[in-house]
Amino acid sequence: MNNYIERVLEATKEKNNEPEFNQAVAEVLKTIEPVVEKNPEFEKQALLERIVEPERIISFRVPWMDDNGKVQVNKGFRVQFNGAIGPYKGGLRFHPSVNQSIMKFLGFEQVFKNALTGLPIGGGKGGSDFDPKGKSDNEIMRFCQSFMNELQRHIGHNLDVPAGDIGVGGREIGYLFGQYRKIKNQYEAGVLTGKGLEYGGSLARKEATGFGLLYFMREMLKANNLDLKGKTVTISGSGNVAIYAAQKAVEFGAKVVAMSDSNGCIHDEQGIDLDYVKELKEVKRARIKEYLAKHPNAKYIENVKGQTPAVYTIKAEVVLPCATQNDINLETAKLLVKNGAIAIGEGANMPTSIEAINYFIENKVLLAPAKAANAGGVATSALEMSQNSMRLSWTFEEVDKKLDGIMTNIFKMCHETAKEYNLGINYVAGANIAAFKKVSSAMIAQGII
Ligand code: NDP
Ligand code: 2IT
Repeated sequence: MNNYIERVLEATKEKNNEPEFNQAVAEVLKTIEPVVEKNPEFEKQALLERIVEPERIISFRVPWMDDNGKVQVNKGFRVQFNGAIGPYKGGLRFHPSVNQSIMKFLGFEQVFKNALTGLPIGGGKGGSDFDPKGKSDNEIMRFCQSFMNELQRHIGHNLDVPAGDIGVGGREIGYLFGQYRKIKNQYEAGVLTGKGLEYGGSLARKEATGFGLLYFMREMLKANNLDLKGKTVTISGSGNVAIYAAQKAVEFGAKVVAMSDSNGCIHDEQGIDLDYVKELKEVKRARIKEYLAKHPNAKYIENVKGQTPAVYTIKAEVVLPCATQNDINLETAKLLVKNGAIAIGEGANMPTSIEAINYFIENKVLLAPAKAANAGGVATSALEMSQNSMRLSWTFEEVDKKLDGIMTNIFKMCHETAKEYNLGINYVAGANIAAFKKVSSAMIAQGII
């Protein structure tokens, strides 16, 4: 490996005892070797050392009162990773596993993903180790208000624009926006995205990440003389990304036979009843297991700790990890290939370990990399920001068409970059190189800051 890359990787690992962050950095740095080799000025300008160091990390206390009158305290974060291309942009994750490593890995990924969209957005991420599961609506509201009491100092439509991620959907964005508006006493619509349609949200934002993933998948399959018609699909997760990925997969003629949550998966050979999954997850906030109440002939398979998540034991040609990071390790990758997988579409951020990515590529399985394939969500967030600035709103069809165009273009970039560097079907490297080129030129142009 290139000396400079190796040194930066070593130093990053030594300085940061953060496994997820180091994994995300290694995945990018190991693939950009040909670009670094060609640009000796990167080393003189400490470009790599700068690109792996967030511009700013804010961490804060979030106290709130639960329904029993007990005071609870959580950690809050916002990582403003890189603002070279535009205001920091990226979601908020509320999940008990959230820590600085996870925030930094997500922020780092976001920088490159946002660059691929071609829209003027830098990269950031935030969240809390707050667990929304089992909380009442009032508890969610009080938590969001307390979180925003601090976050409001650090965000703004030209500074940093948060949105949703795991555990943060329309309800949470509503409470966060309300508290921001009350504190600032101004209607600054573009400070958050993923808003409700009544108060500045964009049509098709809710669907965008899942739809975008399938637009990318369609293009990737087409470039390899394949398509989705008649293919069997399994999806890890049953949240925002998973649901709309499933919807578009069915529209494209595929059959979705399994979806999951962190407890286990449902397997319905007839094809998943998506309207019912939406009702369970978007309205009732129930566990996926409850699918059996209406579909007793479907199977529910519980996850076993330390073993392959149940959803990946089901045979499928197209597999869409849309839950969380490191969902697919090498062992799972081997099982998926053995069971006939031809394509993997990463709806989640970093769902596949580096060893598993390499195994897929070596075995000629097409892999749509997260940074590129799930960029439809943030791209549509940027379209929401445009509409807010113009004080206009586009129709669903207009936004969806722009989203399709953006995803098609992102695939083209990954494909052409892979071709240019003789990388075959390694779209992971294609995406990383294309994104890195853009971020690095913007940083170089702006001097040593
Ligand atoms: P949601 O909160 O709507 O859904 C998350 C889903 O993933 C749930 O089914 C959840 O199950 C499951 N899940 C979460 N954590 C774990 C875990 N540790 N182990 C197993 N399953 C888990 O989130 P989203 O759909 O918005 O996000 C899903 C993924 O997509 C994340 O990786 C996110 O970063 C990524 N993403 C999201 C975008 C967006 O616009 N929302 C854009 C781009 C990427 P359970 O209910 O049991 O926790
Ligand atoms: O990971 C992601 O790209 C998101 N959670 C969406 C971010 C956004 O600002 O819409």
